[in-house]
Amino acid sequence: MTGRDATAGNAWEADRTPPPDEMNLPDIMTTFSGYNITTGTDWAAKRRPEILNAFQANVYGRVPKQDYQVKFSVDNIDEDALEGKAIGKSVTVMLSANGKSHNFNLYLLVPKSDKGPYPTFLGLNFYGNHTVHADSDIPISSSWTPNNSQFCVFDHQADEVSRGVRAYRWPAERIIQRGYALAVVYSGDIDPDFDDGFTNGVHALFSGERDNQSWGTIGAWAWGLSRAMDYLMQDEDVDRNKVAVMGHSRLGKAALWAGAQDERFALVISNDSGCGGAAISRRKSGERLKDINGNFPHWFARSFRQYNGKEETLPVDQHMLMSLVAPRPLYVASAQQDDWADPYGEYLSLYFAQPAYRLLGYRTRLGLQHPKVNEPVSSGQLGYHIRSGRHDVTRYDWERYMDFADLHFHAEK
Ligand code: GTR
Repeated sequence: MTGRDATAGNAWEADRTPPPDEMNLPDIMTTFSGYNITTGTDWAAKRRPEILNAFQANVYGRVPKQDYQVKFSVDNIDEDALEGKAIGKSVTVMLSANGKSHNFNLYLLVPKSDKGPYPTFLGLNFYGNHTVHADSDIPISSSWTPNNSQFCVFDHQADEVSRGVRAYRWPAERIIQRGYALAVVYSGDIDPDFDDGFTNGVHALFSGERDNQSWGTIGAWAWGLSRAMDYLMQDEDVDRNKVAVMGHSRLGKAALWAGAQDERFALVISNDSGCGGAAISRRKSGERLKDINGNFPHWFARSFRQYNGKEETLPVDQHMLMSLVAPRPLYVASAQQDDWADPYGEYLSLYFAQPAYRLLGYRTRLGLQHPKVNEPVSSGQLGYHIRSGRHDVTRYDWERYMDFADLHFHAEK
């Protein structure tokens, strides 16, 4: 039986994308100069650094190599957050470089019990920390916010009306109940999501000419996640060895890139991250490089555009981004109605990252077949589900992330 027959009815039959064995994916275990990687030492010394470098050069861009400082100020502690179930901390992360400064707010909710320090989920949001929960202690950002008539955000400034409007995406009470802390940061506080010529957000801290490999907004968000992690590392309520970075869609791309670069993140979660995130570019299914680079010219390095319509010439593909997370636990989630994010392509990047996990001593046994809808799979360090419904973050997604984190963090339920 051929590969196709064996998997009849699978995604590549329906959408006529190349079958996995014909995608010509770059081999994770062969260096760009043709050397075969067979040991964990060679992986760490040779292959991982060159894959990281190739993603900087060709996809997300490089963070300027300039000195910067990070300081923190805990501005407010709410001892009775979430109706007394949690402690809420409002923290300003203060960044400075080249005589300039930029701040962002991190809001941290920790269970109110004596069982800390707690494993923690860290995630960026789209409209401000105050949208994550109706709690009135969460500050409203004065940063540029996307207009949204449903949330009554006009003139790019959020106000009280949008407090709690995205609470369904962040089940804070349940996260606390399951023994986790939750840290949120507004993505626009790190870098506003529009093509501003890289003069605002954290880009503005750094001086010098930009080139084809300069960082874009996803690179800035990922860098900001690491600065948020700098804070979490020294908060005594946070278990610094159990911080999971999580993100949805464009912020899922940023979570993956942050988790790939910064090995302090102990677990990485991609929710519907799609093109430039978990999905394999060579599948050419759903959103293509020409779409994403055309619609969001500020997200990636300029060099990424040379692969528009020429996905097969990319020196990397997204399974290699996943391999950078190895051997840490990695969870990818898709949604059934989210063809734009190419659910099967998101799964395949996990599948094709397995050699890295295996080389580093972890057994994983994910098969080529796309798991069934609403039937999560987890094998060794890797987890995946495709749930019914649309491009979104739901309670179902969060329950699976916490199940997976329970497995790896042994948290109390
Ligand atoms: C879309 C974009 C996707 C995804 C999504 C989102 O418009 O094409 O890559 O990032 O936005 O962030 O919701």
